[in-house]
Amino acid sequence: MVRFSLIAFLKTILNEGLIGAMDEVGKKFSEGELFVPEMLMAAQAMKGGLGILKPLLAEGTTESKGTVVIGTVKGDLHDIGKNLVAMMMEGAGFNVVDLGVDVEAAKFVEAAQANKAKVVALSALLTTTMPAMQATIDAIKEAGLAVKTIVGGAPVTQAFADQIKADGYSDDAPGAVELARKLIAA
Ligand code: B1M
Repeated sequence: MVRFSLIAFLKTILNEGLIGAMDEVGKKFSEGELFVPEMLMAAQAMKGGLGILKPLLAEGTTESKGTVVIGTVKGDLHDIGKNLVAMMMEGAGFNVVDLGVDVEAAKFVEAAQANKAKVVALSALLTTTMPAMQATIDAIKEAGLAVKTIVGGAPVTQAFADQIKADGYSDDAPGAVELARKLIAA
């Protein structure tokens, strides 16, 4: 019961406090009211906030549910959503190998092999870097890895995920965790 209300409280902080504020920053950037330095400052503040939430979300999980290799695809430097997915995966009991940002397809393949990953999770925030998701999934399939691929990020849709033959798509971090659970169980 106590754990349930803590999680509900953390969700409110995340969705209404951190993510809500970041959406506002994005809107103001589009309208020419904020610029890249302000987006960077907002990103730093968001990282600080996530750092505080992370240990609370991870509390009480013991047994590993398998390894998830995660990263933001080649050409893309956005990592807040990816970090959020990684944090929630850890909180749900997955072992997470985070490759960071601007990650080449070959690096995902290498890491998935080396860590015997069950899931490779790709994030992209730019329409221009969405094709790098396709390249990564193609490379994973060419390498013949028995790993599930999931994709997400603001411009990514279910239709795009289907088009590039990803195993799954989620529009948010909790959904990505659910997806990973289902794909591993299937
Ligand atoms: Co960037 N940027 N940015 N930026 N930036 C966006 C994405 C943009 C929409 C802003 C805008 O125009 N309104 C726009 C993209 C337009 C487009 O392509 N359609 C944009 C642009 C244009 C750019 C630059 C090109 C700007 C420039 O230099 N002129 C440049 C590109 C650099 C590059 O990557 N090569 C750039 C740079 C930056 C900063 C470095 C300054 C900074 C990033 C800092 C960092 O990440 N460390 C930044 C920021 C902060 C943003 C906004 C404001 C916020 C992004 C964010 O962190 N949101 C963003 C506008 C916006 O999104 N409102 C914007 C909060 C985060 C929690 O949400 O990442 O969407 P998000 O994650 C969500 C879901 O998408 C999902 O889960 C999360 C919620 O639970 N999700 C997944 C994400 N990954 C997932 C993976 C999954 C499943 C779900 O499974 C694997």
